[in-house]
Amino acid sequence: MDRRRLPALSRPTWMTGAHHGDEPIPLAESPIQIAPLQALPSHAAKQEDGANRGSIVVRLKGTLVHRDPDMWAYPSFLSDCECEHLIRLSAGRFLTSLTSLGKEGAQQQSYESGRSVNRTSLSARLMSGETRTLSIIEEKVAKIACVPLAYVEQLVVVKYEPGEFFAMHHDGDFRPQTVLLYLNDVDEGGQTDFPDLPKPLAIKPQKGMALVWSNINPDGSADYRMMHQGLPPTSSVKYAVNCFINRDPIRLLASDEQRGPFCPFSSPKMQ
Ligand SMILES: O=C(O)CCC(=O)C(=O)O
Repeated sequence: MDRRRLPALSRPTWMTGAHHGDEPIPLAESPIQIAPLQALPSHAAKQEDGANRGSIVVRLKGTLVHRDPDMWAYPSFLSDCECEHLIRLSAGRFLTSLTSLGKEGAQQQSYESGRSVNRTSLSARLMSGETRTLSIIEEKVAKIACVPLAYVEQLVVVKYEPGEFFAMHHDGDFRPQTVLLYLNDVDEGGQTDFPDLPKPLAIKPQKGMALVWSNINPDGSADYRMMHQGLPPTSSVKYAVNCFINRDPIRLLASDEQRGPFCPFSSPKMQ
């Protein structure tokens, strides 16, 4: 899938902050074939004839919101029904969000982790393929990240009550990409803030939108321009979903126990 080829779109309303560049923002339309027909809800897609018979093709429109490093947004990535499904699925399963205290072991897939003053949100980790709808969402995540499904870590729903936040951090060089999904609109605050980008950018949560970015440089080292923070919503709850793309096919390698608790990497800049 080549996200770069398609024509320009005016600046989207959910982009705030100091991204005042004047370049046109390209619009990409990405046909993605995601699953056998019977696995998909009818609202999610349309059936195609010919070579695609029996499969579903979903057309997603993406927008390049930052160039070098590239960050893409897909405003209609999830349907309302999928957003509500994920919120329902996570209900009653939230635990205090943890942050990494350091990497453990050669695989760098398990971590010593703990509560931190840098993070006051709650997290609910979903089991891979736990429901049919979740399977479809995981497949769509793999498609927009351009990786096989095996590289998609278990999805984690994060919930912020008003005033809760996740301070500046990096998602880790072992996670070449992050796909962040927003499950609801937020009245005020709650942006995902990228202050270290060449053109600093804060993304306002928008129900159903996916943000996609790379966490690494071409040599595989961490790209610290992608440091970001979840700002506190001021008056309403915010729900989002972390979909981390691991550098290893973790979905095949590890059992749920081996994967350990949800735990993003704390960068050296995070005190
Ligand atoms: O909530 C957000 O906007 C950002 C979440 C995040 O960065 C994370 O959970 O790693």
